[in-house]
Amino acid sequence: MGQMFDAAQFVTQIQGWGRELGFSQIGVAGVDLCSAEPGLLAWLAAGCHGSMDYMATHGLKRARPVELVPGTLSVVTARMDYLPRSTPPDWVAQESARLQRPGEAVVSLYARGRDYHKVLRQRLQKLGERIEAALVEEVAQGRLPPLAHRPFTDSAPVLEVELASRSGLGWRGKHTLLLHRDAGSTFFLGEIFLNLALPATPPASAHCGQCTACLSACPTGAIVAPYRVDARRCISYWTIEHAGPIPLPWRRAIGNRVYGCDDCQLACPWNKYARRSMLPDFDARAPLVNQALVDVFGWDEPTFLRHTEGGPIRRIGHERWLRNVAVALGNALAVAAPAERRPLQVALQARLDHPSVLVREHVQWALQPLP
Ligand code: B12
Ligand code: SF4
Ligand code: SF4
Repeated sequence: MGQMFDAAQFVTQIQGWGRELGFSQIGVAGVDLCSAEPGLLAWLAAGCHGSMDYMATHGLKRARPVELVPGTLSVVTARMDYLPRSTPPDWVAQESARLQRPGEAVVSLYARGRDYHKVLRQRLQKLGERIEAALVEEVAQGRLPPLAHRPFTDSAPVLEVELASRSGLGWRGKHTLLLHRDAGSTFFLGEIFLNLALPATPPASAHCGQCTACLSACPTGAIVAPYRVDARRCISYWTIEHAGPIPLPWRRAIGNRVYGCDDCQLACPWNKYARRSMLPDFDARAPLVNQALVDVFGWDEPTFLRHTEGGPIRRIGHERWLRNVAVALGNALAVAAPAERRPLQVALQARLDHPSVLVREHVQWALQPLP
């Protein structure tokens, strides 16, 4: 570090370290998110968060970084591409084809490898430590206070898409996710709250134009208006976040999606530019792709825990996994030719006496003859 602390040059240095640590892009956002508050409040007031009580509990703290971590002066924002390294060029067509094979269990793309919370958090922590180390001299000379840095990734009440879009990591698509011209939307977001004032990086321009492909593609109409997702209609919410029974009106639309949903992203023309991850962490694990529903429904709890170790699916637990797969099996049964029904029925019948009421009810639904 030179005589005078050059904040703009320091941001360039942080961006270089970020790339070394496997991030695809690093930006800097300020802490004033007040223009996002009305949207957040309207979303909560309409009940769009469903049973995700933590969203309402934290209220405006989510839009106020300084209330979450007192002393925060700027936020380093980061995005990390997650497509597995071996993703083929025609991946969109291949993923869409999976959805046409009712007997296959489809896990959404982001969840096939290591849990991103762990991957991003560790690397954000390292980036924070690197920033801290680079400032040791400034702090020793009394020109800066000791650095405080806190990493977040989906781990706390932070408006991540908002921070990322303000700092130029992309623009918010009509499906509400962040998009980048050179990377589509297949990346995770994370950030580091700092008690250091850094110049914000400028926002990127938006390029959705007149397109509405994601709205039309959503199987449940969850993108109720551009830039507005009602979680209570979203397959990702029902299969991942929601703990109880999946309401009847959504079960058919879930199809064979057993964990999360990628349809709005598969429809997006910008995802032809989606990037593979630089890291092996997000490589797809064999038991989570190209698997038959009957096979993953047969997993007992130890097998489920083994196959999902270190991955995000583990968080939902074996019971919710069986709930989701039972719904998908019911949907497969509903469209199966008579000769193909038997193995699906046998798999479901084997769980009719499962100790969980939740599992039993979904199995019974799945076995019901169609009206
Ligand atoms: C809650 C949550 C969900 C919920 C709700 C999603 C949503 N769109 O709100 C559910 C479970 C449905 C979900 C699903 C998914 N999620 Co999610 N999710 C989150 C989480 C934890 C918070 C998002 C949030 O704050 N939502 C609340 C609303 C208020 O926020 P918003 O949509 O951004 O709303 C703004 C505007 O749209 C507008 N607005 C919204 N409603 C209204 C209403 C009115 C009247 C007005 C005027 C304005 C307005 O104002 C708001 C403030 O600016 C973030 C991580 C984080 N901490 O930020 C990840 C996050 C957004 N999810 C992520 C991912 C990957 C997904 C899935 C793709 C996973 C999957 N494959 O199944 C799907 C995609 C579904 C979709 N199209 O959004 C990534 C997205 C990465 C990216 N490229 O953007 C994030 C950032 C996690 C991460 N760290 O990487 N998710
Ligand atoms: S994740 Fe699926 S259900 Fe949710 S908004 Fe996107 S397309 Fe709709
Ligand atoms: S599908 Fe079209 S409208 Fe939706 S996010 Fe992509 S470009 Fe925007």
